[in-house]
Amino acid sequence: MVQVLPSGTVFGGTERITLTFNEALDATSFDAGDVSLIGPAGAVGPLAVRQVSAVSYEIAFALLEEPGLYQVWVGPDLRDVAGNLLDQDRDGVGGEVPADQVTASITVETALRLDFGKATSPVAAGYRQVLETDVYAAAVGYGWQDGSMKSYDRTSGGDLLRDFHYAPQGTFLVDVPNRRYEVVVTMGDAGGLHGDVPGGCAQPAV
Ligand SMILES: [Ca+2]
Ligand SMILES: [Ca+2]
Ligand SMILES: [Ca+2]
Repeated sequence: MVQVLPSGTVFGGTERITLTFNEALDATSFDAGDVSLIGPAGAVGPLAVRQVSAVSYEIAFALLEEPGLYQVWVGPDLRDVAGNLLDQDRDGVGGEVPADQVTASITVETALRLDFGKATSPVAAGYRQVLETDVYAAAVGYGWQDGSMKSYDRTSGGDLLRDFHYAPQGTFLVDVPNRRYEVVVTMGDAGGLHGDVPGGCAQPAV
């Protein structure tokens, strides 16, 4: 089996797809000719395949930033160090098309809308729910740096702003390609007004 990253939805786009195999490959059997990628505007050619470790390879593309669905196919003409062809469906016969190809889908979105809330509070339409326990993971692409946040639901004030996370200090991480972004952060607590909520502590580092 092969792990493909990123997968699912990515924000802002990506320049690389990483494949991690369950065994070492013959590196000479894997190059850009083994990769097909179809994006919303048609086929996209890979620039290069780079070996990262014995089992891990990175496929580089020009930045995939056009929003929409990208589908990638890899193989099946890849071999392990013993010379066996890739057998993704594990039927004992390697190199079958399409059964032994590695496939993955990536959806690129240009806007990431997050509703920080509690597991029991409603998620605003068009937003993704973030829980206080959502610690950053590469497979997700965003999350709190650690699990020290708390959450609260004021139960009124609209699905987006009734619920929020709080802590003396917190860092929220988002993977994005290098470029300019507009970051809009809504801070404060309508149900517990303070004289000085330090809104200036939001420091997007992009
Ligand atoms: Ca097979
Ligand atoms: Ca919220
Ligand atoms: Ca909410």
